[in-house]
Amino acid sequence: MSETILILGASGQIGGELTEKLRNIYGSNHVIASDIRNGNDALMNSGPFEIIDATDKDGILAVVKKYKVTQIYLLAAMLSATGEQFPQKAWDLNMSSLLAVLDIAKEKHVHQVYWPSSIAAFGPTTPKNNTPQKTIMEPSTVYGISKISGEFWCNYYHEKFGVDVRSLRYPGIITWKSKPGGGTTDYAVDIFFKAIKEGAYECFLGENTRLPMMYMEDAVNATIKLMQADAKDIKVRTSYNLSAIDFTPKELATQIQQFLPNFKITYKPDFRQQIADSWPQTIDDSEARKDWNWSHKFDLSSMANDIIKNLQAQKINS
Ligand code: AKB
Repeated sequence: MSETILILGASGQIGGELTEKLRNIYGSNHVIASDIRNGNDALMNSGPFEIIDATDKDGILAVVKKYKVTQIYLLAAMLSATGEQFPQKAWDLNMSSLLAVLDIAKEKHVHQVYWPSSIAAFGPTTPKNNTPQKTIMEPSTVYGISKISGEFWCNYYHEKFGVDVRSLRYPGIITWKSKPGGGTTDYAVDIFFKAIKEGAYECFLGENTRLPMMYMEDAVNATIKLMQADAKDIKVRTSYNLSAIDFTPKELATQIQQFLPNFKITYKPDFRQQIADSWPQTIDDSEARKDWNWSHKFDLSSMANDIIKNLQAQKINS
């Protein structure tokens, strides 16, 4: 079936790269990027773009009708660290946008929805290692509360109204194409920019803080693979655990030193340490691997190599 896709939150970290990949697959005119603000030139110039407030159901619906949209990917969200600074705003944005999109699907304006959950849906009482798909989930951040609530809204709309909504619990996502935006795992992106530019980085998490992570290319591929899977293979309608790699800031710094031997790291943990400490260290994603054949491509070394190579080329060309 040919699809026309609307991306809400396309100017964000994941939204931008997801839009690029979807435009390659479905054709530029079939992927409508949108955000509350303009995106970078690559996003704005590679296909249709609309300004949309993701909490405004009527605004979303008008664009859905204008382009005859068949699928919505909802990427607009306030992440964990910013969410702790603006709890009410985080809740309002994260929940109203999801409910607006689920309602649009319930009313049959679109036939499929993607919405990301996160490892933030877990909490301090969750088993930390090889965290199972089904386990104790008592999140301690507003972002995490919005994610666990959202997961159950997705499941509810699927069970009650037959909405084909699909979701992944993203780990920290790492890319060199854009700067991080308000998350606790952002250090793992920031560190590469600083390593290339300044040769040194002060990390806001302690050296031994292990977290689940993933390279952007794997995250984008997982998202599209999940959306393209046969509906009968989707057994989890809350959100699938998803995993690739895990490391501590110290291990990441050691990896970067393989390519940049003079790189120096120092540690000054701030309020984000407590958030990181409440999350799992490693994730069991065997259900995603079994149900729709997910597998990741990048390990820590191939990811670091790819990022450093690209950032160095960008520096030479700028
Ligand atoms: C964050 O750190 O808030 C996000 C996430 C793990 O969902 N990157």
